[in-house]
Amino acid sequence: LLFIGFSCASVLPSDFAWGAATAAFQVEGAWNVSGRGPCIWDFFQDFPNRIYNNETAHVADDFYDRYPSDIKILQQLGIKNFRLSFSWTRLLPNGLVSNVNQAGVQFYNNLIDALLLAGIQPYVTLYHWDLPQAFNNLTAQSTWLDPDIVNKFNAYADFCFKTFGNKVKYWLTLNEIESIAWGGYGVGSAAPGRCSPSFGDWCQQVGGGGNSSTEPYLVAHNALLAHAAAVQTYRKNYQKTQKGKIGMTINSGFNLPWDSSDEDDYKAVQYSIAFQYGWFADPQVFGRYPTEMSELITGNRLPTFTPEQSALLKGSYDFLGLNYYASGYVHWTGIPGDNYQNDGRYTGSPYNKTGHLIGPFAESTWLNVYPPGLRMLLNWIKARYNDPDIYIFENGVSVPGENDMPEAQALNDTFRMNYIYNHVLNMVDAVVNDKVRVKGYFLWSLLDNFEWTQGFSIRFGITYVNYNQNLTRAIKNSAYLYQSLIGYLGTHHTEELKNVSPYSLI
Ligand code: PNW
Repeated sequence: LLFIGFSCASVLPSDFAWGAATAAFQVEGAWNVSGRGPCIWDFFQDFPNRIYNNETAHVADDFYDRYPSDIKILQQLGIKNFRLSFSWTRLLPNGLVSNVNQAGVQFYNNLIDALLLAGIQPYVTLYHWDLPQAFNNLTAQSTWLDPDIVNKFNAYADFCFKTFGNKVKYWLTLNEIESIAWGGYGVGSAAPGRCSPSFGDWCQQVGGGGNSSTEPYLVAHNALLAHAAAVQTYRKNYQKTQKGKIGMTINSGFNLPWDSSDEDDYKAVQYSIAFQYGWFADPQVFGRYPTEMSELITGNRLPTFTPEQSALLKGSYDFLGLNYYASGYVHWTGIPGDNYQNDGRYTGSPYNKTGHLIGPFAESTWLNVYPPGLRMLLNWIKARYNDPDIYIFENGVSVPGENDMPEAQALNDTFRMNYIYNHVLNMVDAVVNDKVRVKGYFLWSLLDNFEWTQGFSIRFGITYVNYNQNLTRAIKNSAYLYQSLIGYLGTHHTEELKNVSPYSLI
């Protein structure tokens, strides 16, 4: 009896969704093929020295042409869920529903049909950072800063539900609003490249200026309202008949106190997560921004929701999404901030007060590996938001030096194998021991791809893409490990995994 009790409690639910993720701009290529309109990243990447080596995503992984063989890789690895994003301007070249590109509709129909035929469930992100350039042309500011973006996004979302909703059952409105807000309007390293002069004079040329202390909050506000409008459209007109689910995904780390003997630094931990995950989850669950944010952001820079907007936002999710990569140490200042960076998010340091490193550096400068942070953050989300369904929509790592290795060496990506193994273990502990309702886990990424400002120099794939040799694909050992983990956890008690070396699984 004891044994039965143990076995039931320690096996993952059989419908747990194991997946891999991608995004249109990073993998598709075919940038000017069959009627696709330009997006803000097509424009942004053409400015000199915005992208590593001045690379572009014009071809990227040529997923546009090669998706049939990439789907075979998913099948081979036993990955039954695939997260992709729609390119807004492949479907609507100038961003507006008055001008539909039938070739784009055909492409996504073909892709979705091929996935379904292969027994793979598509999870579709409507917006992964590739805003129609046509909007930006109206005025320098008319991107996410324009309140009318809410209507434009809602119309685009409505078009997608109507056109693809009979086949797509999992929708994500927006990927990582924080990255959109801070990357595009704070530090200016992402399209549309706006920032205060102190961050770099390129923003004057690329994005036409900016204000790094105010615009990120305005952009995030409009993005949240766009999300809420799209969810309402889905709920009102489609969900009953199409029977799908909808939400968004939020990037967040978990943090640790910089000085573990200072009580205030534990407070900093809570505030920093409220400023990151809470910024976008509190509005969805409670219909308002975190009190931590309203307390510490000075000068009316944090907008407020009207009662109508608040009511629309509240409950605008079927699940909460999480993109988790890294964590850091944070230190309390207690002083209300006067700009985005000192506002209370206490941007993490990889070292604590005694000089201890939280975890190994990846190739990406912002990514220090800390697997227990995933379990801690999942528990934080469970506690703060009344036990919601959660999907981990991105988790993955860039291997130090990988791009400089010969392909054969890069394929033995032990650094990534350890990363995946330890994050899956922590996630499993959260599900099985802490009863967090995690419904699925998606690796970033199925393929090496265009890593935004880092171009192709940083690789996140479990599949190697050879950019010097006709974009050939080769499966890395981390992919074989993932395949084994999926199989192993389908048949074994999760506790047993802790006694198995990741290397013995490939
Ligand atoms: C995600 N950070 O972005 C994106 O969703 C992907 O498109 C991207 O390729 C992937 O992570 C890897 O970078 C992030 O600074 C970018 O903490 C930066 C951070 C987190 C996520």
